[in-house]
Amino acid sequence: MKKILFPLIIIALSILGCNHNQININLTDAIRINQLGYYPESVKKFIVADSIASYFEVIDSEGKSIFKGNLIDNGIWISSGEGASMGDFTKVEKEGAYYILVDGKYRSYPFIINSKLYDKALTAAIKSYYYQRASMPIEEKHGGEYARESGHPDNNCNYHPSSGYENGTLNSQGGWYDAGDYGKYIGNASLSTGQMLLLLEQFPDIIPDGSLNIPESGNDIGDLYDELKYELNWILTMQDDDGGVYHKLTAKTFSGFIMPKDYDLDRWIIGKGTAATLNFAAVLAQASRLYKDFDPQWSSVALAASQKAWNWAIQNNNIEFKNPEDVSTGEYGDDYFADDFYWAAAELYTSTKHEKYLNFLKENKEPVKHELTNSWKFFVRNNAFHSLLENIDQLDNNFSNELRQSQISLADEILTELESNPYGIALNKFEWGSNSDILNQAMILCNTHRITNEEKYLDGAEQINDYIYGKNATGYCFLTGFGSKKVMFPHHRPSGADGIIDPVPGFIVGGPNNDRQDKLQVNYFNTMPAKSYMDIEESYASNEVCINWNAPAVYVMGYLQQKR
Ligand code: G3I
Ligand code: 9MR
Repeated sequence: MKKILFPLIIIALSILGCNHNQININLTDAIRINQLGYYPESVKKFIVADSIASYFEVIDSEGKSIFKGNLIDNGIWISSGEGASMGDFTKVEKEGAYYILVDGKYRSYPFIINSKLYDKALTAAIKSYYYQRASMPIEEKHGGEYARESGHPDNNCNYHPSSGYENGTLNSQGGWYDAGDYGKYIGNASLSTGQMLLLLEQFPDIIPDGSLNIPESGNDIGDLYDELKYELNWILTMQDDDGGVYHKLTAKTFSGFIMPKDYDLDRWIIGKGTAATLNFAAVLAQASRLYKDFDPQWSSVALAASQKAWNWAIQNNNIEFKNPEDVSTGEYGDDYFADDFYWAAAELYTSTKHEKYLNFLKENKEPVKHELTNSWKFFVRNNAFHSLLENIDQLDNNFSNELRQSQISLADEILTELESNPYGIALNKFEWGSNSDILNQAMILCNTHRITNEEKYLDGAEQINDYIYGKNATGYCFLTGFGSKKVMFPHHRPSGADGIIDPVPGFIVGGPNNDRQDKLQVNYFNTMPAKSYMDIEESYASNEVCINWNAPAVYVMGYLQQKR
């Protein structure tokens, strides 16, 4: 393929206040760099797309060129259709503000090298869950300009016949909205909460009390525990008396782009099935051990609910959820339950040490693998592996060795893929929520680093993470409110309806999606897989936000913050 010199829009002309002011220096988004920056010890790589440039410099805040390197031709990336040249300035370790200058003429977005690199982004990514809270207002003292009135009281939700009841209502207040829509879905809620609980299991003090400025700040309990509890308490409301768990709480259709207070659709308790029940069992067992020390009563309620759910699922082990005919909100359909059983058994065993769960795990082995896409469906098995690895002392030698070895092989596969990819990621398939696939791979590498302490896994996780914040084929930083090439129009109802120019901060958007299920409404400028992304509100297939896309971002940033 013919290489073109910087075909992308040249964004601005000259740079003020630098030594290069005699020369015309152009800012270009063809330099794909982590726009947040790098830790001093990180591998620091970036990509220049479609360029015949040969060298680069790192320019400091005084305009001085402090490092010079060659660009390496990584060939054409089949997923983006562009040439990719790579620059590496890992050797630059001094904290400061910088930009990259390519061939003396083209500059990148600014970035920093700093030991507190992700502190703000991590806080914002967690705070996004607070902004997603249903059934309560966001007060100005916590939400600033994003203050809003309460919506979705959800204290009087109708039972849909698919729930097993013909009439009556359920009080199912609270919890987070799933995404850009106002639905609440048990499977996705459990997966996301579970991923963040893992971070707390590994680093209990990571988000101290007061650090998020949420209503519970000041109660002497770390703020992430409080934020997750808001969701866990909603999850608890979704259990039927017999132990089974309803699949979701939504209206029958999606609402328009309105604020929560303006919502006027009836809310329904919909479906009851094996996957929801097992995901409920898993996350509540996990939470029961993590809240035990400071909330023993709640912890035993959670554990009892979890065991009751497990028992129901053993009796009802193949009840698939499908949207009833009159319901068109998110399906989160799941007809494969082995991974859900495994995650529930893993958490129940870890929390109770009851032999029966251990036997279940031994008799129902799950492959240690990472199925791409639909993380809400398949990634739950990795939640199980990560929790078991974290509590490996509870396993016998055979079990623990096998688990460790499989985890390491999986991580090595990811690293091998990463090494052959021009952008240094391990993904070559871009579907709905591809950004979470990327982040989930980084999460696997972090957990492998945790058990091996081998630097290569941490380096790999970081390079994959760089993709999310700008080292990708679109040049966007995919976290709202952050970076230089910002996402401005996520498919997120409050962001679209609140009249504020900037979207609510701290959300990871879905990212490039080669299936483009919204193509009737959205005119994609570029349809290469890794470029099938549009920052417009209509693009629900590439630009929605979702709790299970933020959760691995929270985990990975948290892990890196603790290890760098
Ligand atoms: O995996 C297949 C692939 O093999 C096939 O080639 C392709 C063809 O279209 O489809 C792929 O499956 C898609 C799957 O996502 C994985 O990419 C499905 O078509 C697509 O419908 C499915 O989209 C799901 C979407 O809901 C629609 O149901 C997303 O995974 C899921 O993350 C998303 O979740 C929504 C909730 O329903 C509602 N709340 C917001 C949330 C985020 O958008
Ligand atoms: O807005 C909806 C979004 O929140 C959902 O995640 C998505 C999942 O299918 O669907 C969106 O709604 C779209 C619907 O599915 C198809 N018609 C256009 C709707 C968005 O404008």
